[in-house]
Amino acid sequence: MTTHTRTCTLCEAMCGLVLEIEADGVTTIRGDQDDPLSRGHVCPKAVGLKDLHEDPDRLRRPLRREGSAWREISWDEALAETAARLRAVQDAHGRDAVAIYQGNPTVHNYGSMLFAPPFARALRSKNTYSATSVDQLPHMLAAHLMFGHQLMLPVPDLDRTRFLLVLGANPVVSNGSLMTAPDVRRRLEAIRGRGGRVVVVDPRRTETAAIADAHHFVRPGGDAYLLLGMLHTLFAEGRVALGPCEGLTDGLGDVRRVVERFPPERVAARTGMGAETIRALARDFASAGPAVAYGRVGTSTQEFGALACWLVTVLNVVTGNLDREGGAMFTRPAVDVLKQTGRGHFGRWKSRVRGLPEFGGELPVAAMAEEMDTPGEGQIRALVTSAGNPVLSTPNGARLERALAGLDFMVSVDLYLNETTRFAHVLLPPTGPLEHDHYDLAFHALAIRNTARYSEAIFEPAEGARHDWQIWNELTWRMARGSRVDRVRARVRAAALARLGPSGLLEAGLRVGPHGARAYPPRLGLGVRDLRGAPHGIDLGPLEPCLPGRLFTRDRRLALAPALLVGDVARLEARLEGDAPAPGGLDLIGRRELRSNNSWMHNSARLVKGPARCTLRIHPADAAARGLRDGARARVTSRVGAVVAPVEVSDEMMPGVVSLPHGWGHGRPGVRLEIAAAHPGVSVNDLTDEQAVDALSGNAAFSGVRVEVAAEP
Ligand SMILES: Nc1nc2c(c(=O)[nH]1)N[C@H]1C(S)=C(S)[C@@H](COP(=O)(O)OP(=O)(O)OC[C@H]3O[C@@H](n4cnc5c(=O)[nH]c(N)nc54)[C@H](O)[C@@H]3O)O[C@H]1N2
Ligand SMILES: Nc1nc2c(c(=O)[nH]1)N[C@H]1C(S)=C(S)[C@@H](COP(=O)(O)OP(=O)(O)OC[C@H]3O[C@@H](n4cnc5c(=O)[nH]c(N)nc54)[C@H](O)[C@@H]3O)O[C@H]1N2
Ligand code: SF4
Ligand SMILES: [Mo]
Repeated sequence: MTTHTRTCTLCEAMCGLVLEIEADGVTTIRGDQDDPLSRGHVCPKAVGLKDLHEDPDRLRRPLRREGSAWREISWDEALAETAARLRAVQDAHGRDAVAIYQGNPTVHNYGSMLFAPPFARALRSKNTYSATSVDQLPHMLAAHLMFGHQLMLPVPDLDRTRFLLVLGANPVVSNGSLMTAPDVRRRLEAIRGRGGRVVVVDPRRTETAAIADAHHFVRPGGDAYLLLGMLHTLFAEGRVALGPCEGLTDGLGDVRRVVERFPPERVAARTGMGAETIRALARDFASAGPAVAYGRVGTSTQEFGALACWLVTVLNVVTGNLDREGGAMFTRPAVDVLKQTGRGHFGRWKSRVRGLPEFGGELPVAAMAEEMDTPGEGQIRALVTSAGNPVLSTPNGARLERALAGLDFMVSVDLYLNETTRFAHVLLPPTGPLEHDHYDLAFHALAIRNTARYSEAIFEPAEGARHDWQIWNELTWRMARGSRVDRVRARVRAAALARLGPSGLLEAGLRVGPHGARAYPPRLGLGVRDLRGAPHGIDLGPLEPCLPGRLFTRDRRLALAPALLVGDVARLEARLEGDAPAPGGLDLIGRRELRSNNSWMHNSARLVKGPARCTLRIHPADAAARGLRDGARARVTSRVGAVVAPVEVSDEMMPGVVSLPHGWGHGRPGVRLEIAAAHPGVSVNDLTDEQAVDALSGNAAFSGVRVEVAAEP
């Protein structure tokens, strides 16, 4: 038996794990007590890594689809065919005819993070998509406009705050997002333990709300209104004090002029919260000592996502809580991804059919299906997907599904034959997580404490198997165009990169990072060797104030009132009147579950066992009005489709709001996920509307889809 350490890559919490291995199998997985960040915490999903490693359904050899059958082919054949067919589509129909979608697990795989971008750049297609635009795009847009860098995302200083205001997040279940904080539950309890408060604003009384001091129902999509009402109170009552941001912030007057138009009385009905409740919340927040407002998926995936994300940060700034201990702070990761990546750009081009804006070179994925099924110059005819399942993850998945069936060519880099990858012509399965090394480039940059942890591979990959990064690297050179010399050059470059591998690039990133090499006084600094020598991780200390030095804006000032965002307030104001729910209609929101992970990990028997998770939760009054009881079947209908799901009657729901989790719907034909198919559920994204986006950012607006619910005989 051997013992190994490893960071869990299933969610953003980066828990340290200790695995015991015998012969060829994992025997136990437990929390690593010596990890400076996770301190022994794990959730039930961690053991899923064992199931994933051993899963007979996990693909191990490249496959080619021949009719409805799949045939194993060699790597060389698979990669050559992929490159040739992608090139042929681009030659015949132009660069934009090949699209790429990169899904969420990409960010948990540093090989993909380092090697997929050169491939995507080599495609030079405007049709570049990712999970960003069904997730955190509005947070990134706000950061880009306010701080000058799309990844300069403020993180709640959870361990020192005295007041945490949570909007549209359920970290007790999701384990934190854009806030890497293993064992969130204990950290929230600690806030209360030191006399602080936790307040949750959510249309559902969540697991996080259950351990908070207070919970307020908000109508889906009401956060921007609520925040405007709170800010109005602070300005009206003279409670604005910028603290650390005093003297480095522009636009305070513009913010004042905007919020003056939104007294709490004006926004109360739209938020579902009383005017006095809004005032009291603003006062409590401003007088709490170090306080932090934290908004997550519920605030970004809505009609006014960018405004809501912006206003969360404005609230932190004007109460003196940005860049303050116990407030919203910035990380200083050992690999400074901010200096290694672009600051971002917005709206340089628009999508062909609907004119949605690009952000950081990507178009909103809500536009992907229409770019495939709308004929004309620039139509998508081939698709590359990686680590994703957009049929289940993006709005109106059924339309996407129909569009995928009509593509000339599709290739998927994925571990499974899932609801999306079953449409591929070629499937390229990479090694599993325990078969390659790992370093969290993204999540160390979003953690509530600066740490660094590197994981070695635990298992040797099977003979001939490819890592994600090797697949990208090989495809990149095989796609190279131009003269013979150009192509040879591309191949030489790929060979050099292959020798470095992800850990070589990591080494370079560490050397130029804040703990890296220095000339004066001379120091070699932190390198991969040090990380290898510290398998439980290295503590680099708490978050520290860093403004204005850290700002990426040209003038090194914080832009509190970017014109683009201020300009969007008119749209929000216009919607204030005439946004009453249709009679009989309900607002649909999502839900995450501890044992589920977006559209996957449903093929682990122990993670799916127990009561069905894909249920429609509905308030008792709304259920009674429709003759629905617990366990009954309900038909849920939206503009784009209908599903039938079992009902769970629960007063944790806000009246008028129903909830259904995403990532289910494994009953589709042709999927090779035996256990998941036995617990299929339905896909909420057969109801969500690809036309419902935050019109400013193009991000999907999942929150508040108008639906009808009726008993299904
Ligand atoms: N209605 C609604 N829809 C949502 C959401 C919501 O709240 N409501 N949430 C959205 C959010 S926040 C996100 S991030 C998206 C996520 O949606 P997607 O981007 O589709 O990501 P996943 O569902 O996590 O993708 C899972 C796939 O990645 C593969 N995979 C896992 N690890 C690896 C790896 O290392 N390499 C490769 N090549 N493949 C791998 C798995 O085999 C699986 O097939 O869903 C979004 N969709
Ligand atoms: N167990 C588990 N953990 C996960 C994931 C998973 O699928 N399962 N997914 C991972 C991913 S990709 C991400 S992005 C993170 C997301 O992390 P979180 O943002 O914490 O995820 P959710 O649990 O979806 O929380 C969103 C909350 O917003 C609420 N909400 C919906 N609409 C509104 C609204 O209009 N206003 C307000 N104020 N609230 C609203 C919902 O009721 C829900 O409680 O979780 C990550 N962690
Ligand atoms: S909380 Fe996230 S990182 Fe920690 S064990 Fe669970 S899935 Fe893994
Ligand atoms: Mo996400």
